[in-house]
Parts: sequence; C-alpha cells; structure tokens
Amino acid sequence: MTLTNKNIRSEKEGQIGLVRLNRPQVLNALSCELMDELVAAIEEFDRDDEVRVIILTGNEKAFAAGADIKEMSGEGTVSIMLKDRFATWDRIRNVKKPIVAAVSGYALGGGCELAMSCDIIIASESAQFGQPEINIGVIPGAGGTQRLTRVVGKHKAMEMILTGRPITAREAHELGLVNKVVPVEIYLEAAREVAREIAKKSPLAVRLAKEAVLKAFDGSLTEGLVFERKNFYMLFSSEDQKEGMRAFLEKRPASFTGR
Ligand code: DAK
Repeated sequence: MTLTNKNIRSEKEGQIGLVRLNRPQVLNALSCELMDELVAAIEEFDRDDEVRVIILTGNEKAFAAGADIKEMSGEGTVSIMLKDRFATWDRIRNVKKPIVAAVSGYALGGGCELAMSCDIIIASESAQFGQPEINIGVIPGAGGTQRLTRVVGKHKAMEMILTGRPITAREAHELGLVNKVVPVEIYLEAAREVAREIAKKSPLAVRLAKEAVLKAFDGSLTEGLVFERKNFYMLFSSEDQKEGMRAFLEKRPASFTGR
C-alpha cells in the first residue's frame, strides 16, 4: 500500500512503515505542511498493529536541508509563537515504535534535528550533518542545542552550532551521531536490515526498551528544550534574522549588525 501526499510518500512493506520526504525541488525543506503530513503518516504507522518499525528517509541528495527558510523569513516573535509549530515536532517524541532514519545527502538544521529525533541513524557515505542556523541569524530550534550536545559532547556541539559547518557521515559516525555508514546505493537497504532485525523481537519489549532508553535523555531535556525555544523565538525580533534569511533567498552573503 502506497500513500502519496503532497510532500511525502508512505508505504507499508510488511512490518516496516516507510515514510519518504518528497519535496526534492527544495532539498526536502521542512515546510509546515510537510511536517503536518510527515507526523500524521508516522502516527498512522505507530497505530497500525502490523507495523513494527518505522523508517524515515529522503532521497540520495537530501534527507532535509532544514526548515523552510522562505516560509520562516517573514515571521516575528509573536507570529511564530502563536503558530506553535513545535507542537507538531513534539508529537514525534511520543511515537512508541522505533524510528530508523535513513540519511543521504544534506541533513541540515531541522533536517539534522529530525534525524536526531529518530532512534537509529543509518547514513550513506554522502550524508552530511550540520546545524547551519547561525548563518541565517538564528539558532537551532527543534532540539539541536540539546540533542546534539548530548550525543557529541559540548565542544563538538559548540563548534558545529557556532560555526554552522557541517560534518561528514564518517565524522558523524566517529562522534556516535550515526550508527552505520554505508555506500549510497545501499543506505535504505541497510536501514531495512536493522528494521527487520528489530521487527523480529517482542513488540512490547521493544516499546518498553525504547521508552526506557529515552528516559535517560529526559528530565532536563524538557527544560533545555523550553530554554532553547525561548531564545529561538527571541531571535525573530532581530534584524539579523531578517537579514540572514533575506540574504539566503537573494543568494548573497549576509551582513549582520548584531541588532
Ligand atoms: N528552505 C527553503 N528552501 C531551501 C532550503 C531551505 N532550508 N534549502 C534549500 N532550499 C532551496 C534553495 O533555495 C533552492 O531553491 P531555488 O533557488 O532552486 O528555487 C533549492 O532548494 C536548491 O538549493 P541550492 O540551489 O541552494 O542548492 P545547493 O546544492 O547549491 O546548496 C545547501 C545546498 C543545502 C548547501 C543550500 O541549499 C543551503 O545552504 N540551504 C539552507 C540550509 C540551512 O540553512 N538550513 C537551516 C535552515 S533553519 C522550528 C522547527 C525547526 C526549525 C525552526 C523552527 N519550529 C517548529 C518553529 C529549523 C530551522 C532550520 O532548519
């Protein structure tokens, strides 16, 4: 069974629920509409008793190049707070079944955060992970400062978040951000392989194991996310956010003033 929405495709492969981001013209930029469709598809597989593991993927060139900058560029602090888009992202945290991210190409900004919201990450050799928000005058807003720091440690997270420079799949593997790096031709198959292995286990044990592992990250993660959100919202009052996003859309270097 294959379901095609405007921005995603989802199909059931026996016990695996496969969701593909499908906005290739903008490197799978995560628009609000795409996120709504994506989360609805994941939740449907989470409810489906036949499905044991969910795989989330993009295409060879891009897992996702981040939130949709065009959509975000006109936002101010109040408008972006009122839209409460984080509510959609939070729903991914409540998914009970394991989610395997199969990442090739760009996993940047919200794309990197989306991969980190999954439970296992299989990367192709061409994958690159990064938090480049600093280049457009903002900071990671969907958990990047918290999740990346917990996985790779303070100094590497600082370097990635403050310089905006991405890392290769191999570096990500060395840092423990990625489970496995494989040639681009087989990254999706490698994700299926691990999904099939997990699908053989007791679904109840898998569910409780996932819940318990995530507990190790919780507690102050919630506080951290609230803190990060406050700062993220605040930046939408700045001239630098407007300039950074405008410069990206106009394909020119940004000129930041610190205001
Ligand atoms: N948004 C919108 N369009 C994008 C995009 C993005 N993030 N990334 C790429 N595109 C578009 C480009 O504008 C271009 O469109 P056209 O010019 O063809 O119309 C098309 O995709 C192809 O991109 P390029 O021509 O730039 O392709 P290149 O191969 O030259 O470069 C690149 C690839 C990935 C290096 C480059 O596209 C790039 O730097 N992209 C932006 C990466 C980035 O800064 N990502 C972080 C965005 S901020 C939130 C949740 C999450 C977030 C925020 C809020 N809430 C719940 C409130 C997350 C924020 C972010 O992710």
